[in-house]
Amino acid sequence: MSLVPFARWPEAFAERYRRAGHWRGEPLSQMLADRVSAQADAIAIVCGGREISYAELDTASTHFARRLANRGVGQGDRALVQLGNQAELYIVFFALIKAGIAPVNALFSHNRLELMAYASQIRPRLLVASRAHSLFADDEFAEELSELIPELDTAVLHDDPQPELRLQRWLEPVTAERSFSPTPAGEVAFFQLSGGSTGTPKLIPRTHDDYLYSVRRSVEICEFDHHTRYLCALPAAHNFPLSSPGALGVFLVGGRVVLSSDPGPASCFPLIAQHRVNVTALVPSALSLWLQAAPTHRTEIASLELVQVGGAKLPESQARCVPQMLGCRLQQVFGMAEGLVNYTRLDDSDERVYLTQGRPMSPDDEVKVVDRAGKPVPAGEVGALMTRGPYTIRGYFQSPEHNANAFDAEGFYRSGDLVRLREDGYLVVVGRIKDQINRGGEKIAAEEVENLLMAHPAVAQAALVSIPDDAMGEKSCAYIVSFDAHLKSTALRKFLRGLGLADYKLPDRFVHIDALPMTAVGKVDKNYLRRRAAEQLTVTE
Ligand code: OOB
Repeated sequence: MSLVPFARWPEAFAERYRRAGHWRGEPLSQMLADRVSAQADAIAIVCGGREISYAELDTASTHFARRLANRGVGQGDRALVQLGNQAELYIVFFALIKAGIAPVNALFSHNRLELMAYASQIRPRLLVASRAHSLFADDEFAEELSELIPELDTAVLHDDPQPELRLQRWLEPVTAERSFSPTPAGEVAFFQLSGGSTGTPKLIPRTHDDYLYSVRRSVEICEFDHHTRYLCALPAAHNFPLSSPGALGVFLVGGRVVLSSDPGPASCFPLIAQHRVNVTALVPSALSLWLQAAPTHRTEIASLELVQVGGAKLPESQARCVPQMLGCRLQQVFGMAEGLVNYTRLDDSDERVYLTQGRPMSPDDEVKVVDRAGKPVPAGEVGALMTRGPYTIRGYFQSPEHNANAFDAEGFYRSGDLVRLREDGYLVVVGRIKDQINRGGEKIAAEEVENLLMAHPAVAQAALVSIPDDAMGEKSCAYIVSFDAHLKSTALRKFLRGLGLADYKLPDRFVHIDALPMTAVGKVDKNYLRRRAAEQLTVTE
């Protein structure tokens, strides 16, 4: 059995986290076993017209794990998974955890490039995807993947017409021919996705111990219990709706997850009414749509008690509207797939809830706010956020060079956010130093898109920056130095799409420029481009 290698916490820290009771040596799938003993018939997931009990979730995931084990796929193997907001996403997640297989859960919005990048890093033996995604509508991409990854010997497709490939079939009862078990709790359980700021998307190894602690602590802070009816409207595999406290938090305490295919009010409000949803998680751009729609739908959303908002900065003016317009409490959540999650607390003053992005969830989260030289800034001043703790990774998967910059010698992770740490321990996010665009909570690494643009024969140079946008918070603008002054944005978008880039990463605007402005040290002056874009451009295309 060879386990997935990852950057471990130094033993003294691991020991401390175990002694504090944070790390308990339990696999992530333990929560299902506990729920089945306590309340097997309670509904765990509502998805379309289907209701799935804890017993069914547990059984279906065991069947899948067993079928995989019978084929010899198990401990130490990796899986590439791409499923939308559907019950199978959780069934497959628990199955893989039970079988000791570490999945990457790609977002449904991801395309060929992202999936290829993940696959070439984890070298999966198993692919679980959906025929409903355009990439898997025919067999071309699956075949391309297995050519690239010879280890890939098992493909399972939701809604496939052929029985042997069909995911639904893999969830049916079967006799166990081989035993299987989760990886040890201190080992990698699965990979989270990094928003990234570099050319290739990085993977985040999360252990059972660290992830389960983050879920358990989140549940305490957010007071989830078996009455919780949680609407999962954001992409279900994202860290926020998965673990902050998210669906896993709901499963831990026996509540109910109601799945929505998208976060728009037209999909969500009827689900809230029908299933008496009392809590949900949104990004600010979705919240803003909810606030617009709410006045004419007050009775439909009357069951809401708490709306969590995070993923991007929530403007104070919007924050203040939540209680009055949605008739419920607001909680700000400032988190990252790498670990650290900050929450405003349910009993916090309005001032904290409206003006801050919360404070770290764990007493063992360590936070430093530093200047350019890495020295702590004077109390209350703006600086770069660095953090380490019981659920913050010590390194990205197989990225030694990147890790050398992303972590300091003491193991603190540089999140790339500019923050102010207030005297009361609450953080205010004021900006960002990482080269990333936060488009309505979806993160775009500038370098990734720039490299692809420069692969176009008529593009000499490219720089991607954010432009402020009322609806999305930020949109993206590509400044292009081109050999062809007539090169159209439609042609460039088509080119990027043809390379297999996810749609949300396609630049919203293209602007031709004679030369990219440079700083004194010879880097592209993105501050200048951002200022210029904000002054001169509105997103019209
Ligand atoms: C969440 O995770 P990621 O990995 O998609 O993105 C992390 C980054 C942060 O470094 C920060 O730049 C930004 O997203 N961010 C926020 C924010 N929450 C996240 N910026 C300002 N205000 C906020 N409230 O986005 C994520 C993970 C777990 C819980 C919540 C969000």
